[in-house]
Amino acid sequence: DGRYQQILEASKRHPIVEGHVFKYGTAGFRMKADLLEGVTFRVGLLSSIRSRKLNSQAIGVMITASHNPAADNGVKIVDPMGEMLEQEWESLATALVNATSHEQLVELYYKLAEMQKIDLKSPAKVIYGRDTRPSGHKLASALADALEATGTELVDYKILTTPQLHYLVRATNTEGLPSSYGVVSETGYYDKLAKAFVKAMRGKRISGQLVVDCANGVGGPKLHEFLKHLPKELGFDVKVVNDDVLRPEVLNLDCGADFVKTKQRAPPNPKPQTGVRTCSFDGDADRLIYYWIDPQSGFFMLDGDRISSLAASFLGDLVERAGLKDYIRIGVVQTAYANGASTHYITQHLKLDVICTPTGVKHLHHVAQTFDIGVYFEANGHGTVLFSPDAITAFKNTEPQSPAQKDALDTLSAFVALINQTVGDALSDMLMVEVILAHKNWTLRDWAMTYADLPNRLVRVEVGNKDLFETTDAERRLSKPYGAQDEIDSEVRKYKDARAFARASGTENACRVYAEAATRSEANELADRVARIIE
Ligand code: 16G
Ligand code: ZN
Repeated sequence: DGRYQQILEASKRHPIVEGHVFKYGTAGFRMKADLLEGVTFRVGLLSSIRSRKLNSQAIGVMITASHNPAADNGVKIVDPMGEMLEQEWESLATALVNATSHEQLVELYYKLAEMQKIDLKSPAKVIYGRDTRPSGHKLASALADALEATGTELVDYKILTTPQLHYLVRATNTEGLPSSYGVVSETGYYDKLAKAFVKAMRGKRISGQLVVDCANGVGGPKLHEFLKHLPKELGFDVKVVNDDVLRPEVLNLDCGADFVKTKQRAPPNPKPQTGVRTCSFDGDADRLIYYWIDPQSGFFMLDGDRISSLAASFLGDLVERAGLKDYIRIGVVQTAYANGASTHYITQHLKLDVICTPTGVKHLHHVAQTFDIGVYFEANGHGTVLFSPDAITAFKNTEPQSPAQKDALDTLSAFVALINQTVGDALSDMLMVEVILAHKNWTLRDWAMTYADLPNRLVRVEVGNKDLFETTDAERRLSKPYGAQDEIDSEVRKYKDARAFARASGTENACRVYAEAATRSEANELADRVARIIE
């Protein structure tokens, strides 16, 4: 029919670069931007099928390469409630993107629709956004071409943070329902967070200035925008730095959450000031890391594990004060990268369940959904808190017996709105941390004193073929190559309080080795020894 020709012609305008094998990985498709035009077009085809498969609900597409260099870009699909694309569809995306000719692509498009029993005449809707990368515009056009060719309604939100797009997808699909996630606009997002922030503060004051490093990415302009929505009386003193989005080459360059986490130091610019509460977003504002320079001990970082234990401890107390301790199950979800000291603190001190999953937000998110309050963070600062419908109802409908109980219930309800429950959100997570610190009247040093991290080291190891490495037990043990795990075990046994694991990266052709031990030099040594085993 006419559509067939239309899709075929559109595809010819966005050819795929030959000689590459593309794979939908943990972060969707991510690579040098000049390889992505055809990929993005094809992602458009798949997202239209996905929308039709799910009763015409809106599907999201985000164009970003997060903390990667400016020359990279990426594209990923967001499911109707704002979650990552269902895993089974990742392979469909991979298949479509790797079609070898335009004709084969269109055939496959129709074949997928048939396999999924989809009526291609039914309505479809896709909404999309992109970060500040210069290549984003061209990729968005390729996407729009695919959507038009397939008769899909589209909304181009232009420049957004990744979590804003996730918010908009969920808000679009719940509009007018009792489960409405918020007003379907960027302003709606800011309003929701600002209101919830004021409500959660409950008149408490935030002491001192907060410096926010935005990695010279999309978080900069969006944070400026958000701050306009806060009442002046709140007195929230925020200084936004590394917010230059006009020079693309400085994106993620020597700044941002990934820099701070991997280099374990403050960005050199602007010159770090002693004792100032500082945090960093990554390039698409879905990761958050706090730190400060201590006058005595120097740089100190509060990463995803710290944010997770802070949130779990605060929410645990609130639930108790709200009289809901026996009804609300709180759990914390981590990956193998979580510092052993944080796991120990959460299980032994906070007495909460901890579950370990493989790396990648979708795994953590999925497990967090099994709790009434599921706190999940990767050590790299990506994470959020999920509340079950039962929990939300309990916060709203429990009849308080005292002002203190009412206060706790209201604060919990404010947290439900404050925390972006679709995906990790640096802005929303930062507001959550600020609220908790204000309530506890804590400085970053007080927060850091809750437990001492075990010294640890992460190394990247070049390997011929990373696919030879297979893991089990949430990536904590190697099942292949045979014998490798036994060798790792025998190294680990030589050290006190030690733990180490190796896994294939999901985003590059390399392996990663993580080791922790009682002292810094032992952690370094153990990491090197394990690296040598898998080299
Ligand atoms: C992706 C993941 C991130 C994970 C990282 C690990 C999402 C949205 N992002 O960036 O959560 O920490 O991959 O990378 O899931 P690696 O497999 O190369 O170590
Ligand atoms: Zn990111």
